[in-house]
Amino acid sequence: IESEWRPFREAVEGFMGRQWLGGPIIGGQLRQSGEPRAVTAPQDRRIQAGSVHWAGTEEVSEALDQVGQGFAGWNATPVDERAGCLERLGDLLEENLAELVALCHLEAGKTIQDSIDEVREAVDFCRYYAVQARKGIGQTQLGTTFDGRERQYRLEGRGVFACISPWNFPLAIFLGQVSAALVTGNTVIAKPAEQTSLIAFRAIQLALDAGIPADAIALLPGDGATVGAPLTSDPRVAGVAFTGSTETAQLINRALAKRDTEVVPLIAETGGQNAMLIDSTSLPEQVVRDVVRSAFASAGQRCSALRVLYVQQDVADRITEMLRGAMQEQVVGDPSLHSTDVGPVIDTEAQQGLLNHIEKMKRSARLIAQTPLPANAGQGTFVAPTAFEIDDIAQLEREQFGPILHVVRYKASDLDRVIDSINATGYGLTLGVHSRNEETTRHIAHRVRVGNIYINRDQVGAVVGVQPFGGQGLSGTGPKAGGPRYLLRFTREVTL
Ligand code: TXE
Repeated sequence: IESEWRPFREAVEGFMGRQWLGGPIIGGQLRQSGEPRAVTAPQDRRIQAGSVHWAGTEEVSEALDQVGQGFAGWNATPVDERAGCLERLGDLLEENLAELVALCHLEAGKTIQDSIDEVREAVDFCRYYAVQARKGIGQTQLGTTFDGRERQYRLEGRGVFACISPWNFPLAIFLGQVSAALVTGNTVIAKPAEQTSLIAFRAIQLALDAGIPADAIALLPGDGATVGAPLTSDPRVAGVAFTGSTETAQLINRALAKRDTEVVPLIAETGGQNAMLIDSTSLPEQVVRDVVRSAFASAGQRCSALRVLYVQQDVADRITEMLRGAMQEQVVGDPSLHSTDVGPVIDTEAQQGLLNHIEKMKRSARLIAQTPLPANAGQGTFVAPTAFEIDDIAQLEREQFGPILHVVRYKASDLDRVIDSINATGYGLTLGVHSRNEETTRHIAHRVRVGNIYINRDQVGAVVGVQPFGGQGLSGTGPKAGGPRYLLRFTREVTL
């Protein structure tokens, strides 16, 4: 793995000092009317990666008009051609892999390996949705009516889709939404997260190079209040794809519900309160390795990440002792080094929120372990991976989106009560199970209400096309991203 990774480290070094420029893209052109905002690296705030102009209210409206006018033409473009654009975009992402890795690393603070995986996942989304669209979105011959007339059925775009995305997968989730909306015939306003607009800007430039027409896509960097909220309440928007926090999804839901001219679909993928259950038949070494990866990989900033670990009483002392040892061995620090396990969190606001939670837990819960921070951590937004023992998942008010793990001991006879309390959080994203008892794993898998279950392995991510990802309840609406039904929700069904 190191030999695969090394050329990228060198490429990233080659990009150091480069200043990227980004901003709104409307009609294929970069707009620079808003004040440029500096983009600094989470791992070291002294490193500036470039600057981004944010969109203003007028640009939101102009972009909506542009892609609104572009809809009829793009929707009428044969699905094969639209899918071809996605495939070319996948190729262009690969051709620009080193630059995108550097951007992801510098703008989002991801390790080099996470950045490589990020770009590859974006490529997978483009190619997978191209294949799915060719299979399912074109025209289908239904049959012949009793009086001999042929009837056809087709799926087409709904209109302008607003794609609103988070910073934690700034390329993969961003392009996953955008490519799904485009390939189904919609035109798109892409609204990236405030923290990661540069990489989004490069991605849209590449989408235009790949042949997506300039009036089919617009990019609007900016905050939720100036760009996100106006989009969701504008009657020119026919659908919203959102990934981010549950709170924002609820705001969007309310905004859409107020629109009285149309019922507008919301495709939301949101937060979780992800648990893992470990029983006494599990293999401790494997368990601890998987727990550490599930809770702390990517600094705990994956939506699938483990937050609450339930350990059966009989093995709890042993597991927590081993966990303490493994956490001491983790390396926190510079995400450009191969030896680093945990990099920074996204920004000072996220850092402060997580540090506040740690302080609060120190007063009310037992500290199990905290991984030491490096001496120069003060230059970046680092949070020491921390594990606490608590009594119950109900003690946690909300998801803590960072490297903090909560451990709960349970008795085997309480298993159903434990599952019920996990379900009672209302979230339903991921669950991990470690047990060598098949009956137990089957029982848990049937009783728990989550979208993705990980049995005897780490609770990390998903594979496009193989392991569709998404939750239920407070964790999202479905259909699952990277799955065979995802594209359907972006379409209107027409029988002719
Ligand atoms: O979310 P925010 P973040 C979740 C993860 C975590 C969150 C982290 O669990 O909770 O995402 O992302 C825009 N109207 N998942 O902090 O703050 C905002 O500008 C319209 C789940 O970025 O909700 C940004 O572009 N838009 C997951 C976007 O919403 C608004 C995978 C998200 O911001 C807005 C990844 C408004 N009123 C992360 N306010 C999964 N389940 O698959 C803000 N925004």
